[in-house]
Amino acid sequence: ASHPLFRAFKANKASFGAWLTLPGTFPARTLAQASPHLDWVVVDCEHGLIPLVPGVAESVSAIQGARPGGGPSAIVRIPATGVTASSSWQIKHALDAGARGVLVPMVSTAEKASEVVADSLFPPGGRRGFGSPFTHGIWGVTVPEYLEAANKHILIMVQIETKEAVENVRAIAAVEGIDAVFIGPYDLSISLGYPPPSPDPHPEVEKVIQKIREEAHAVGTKCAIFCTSGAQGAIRAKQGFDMINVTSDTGSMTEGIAKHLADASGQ
Ligand code: 3PY
Repeated sequence: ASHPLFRAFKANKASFGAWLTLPGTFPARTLAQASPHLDWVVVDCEHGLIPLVPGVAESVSAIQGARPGGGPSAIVRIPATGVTASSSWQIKHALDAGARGVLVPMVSTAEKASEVVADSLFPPGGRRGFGSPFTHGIWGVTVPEYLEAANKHILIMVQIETKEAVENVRAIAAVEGIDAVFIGPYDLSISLGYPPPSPDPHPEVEKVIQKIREEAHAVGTKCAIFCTSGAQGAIRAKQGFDMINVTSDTGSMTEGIAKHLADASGQ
């Protein structure tokens, strides 16, 4: 039940991911097969066009089955922001689809982070219910094996992207069960009153980004960040970030098409 993301965590190595925003199995598979160096994919049901119901199950299966022996780890970003009454069923649905991890946007207090953990773990650690006839099969294990492996190997990750979350970051990162905090530089910049990154964040936001990483690491929690290029990602890896998103399906499509046409036309 191990998967690329947790293997990277165990080896204490930076892992690299990409963002999926387009619905359907073909974008998911194409992205997941693009490089053996892709450790994880975020299936974005928040700002992406992938519906949680019924679309996420097919995206998750396509990503994790994309390579012989298993593709990248699929992490689902749920649509509900800030932990609402909807977060609970959305986390359940994302994990029942076979996801290896869940990403919850705009979590700004330790109490809310604890709610995320409770929804993501089976008892005794949490309150997740079991019932899907598909999930264990997607992981290729039996039901009892799934119940044990899920509590050990599901990545529980929350986004730090508000002023309030920055104030509470150490307490959020220290919540038992939170494996990683994820920095969303766009929302973080806006919340702090700065323009969004273009492509680098404002220097004042950059200071906050480094502080979030330090606070997470101080309590033994991993720190993830969203980047829009491999070059930016390499810098983040050197700085000590643990999980680095380097591109998205639509971003790579746009950049790739523009580059090839510029090369061909000489303009
Ligand atoms: C942000 O930068 O706000 C994100 O959530 C990344 O998509």
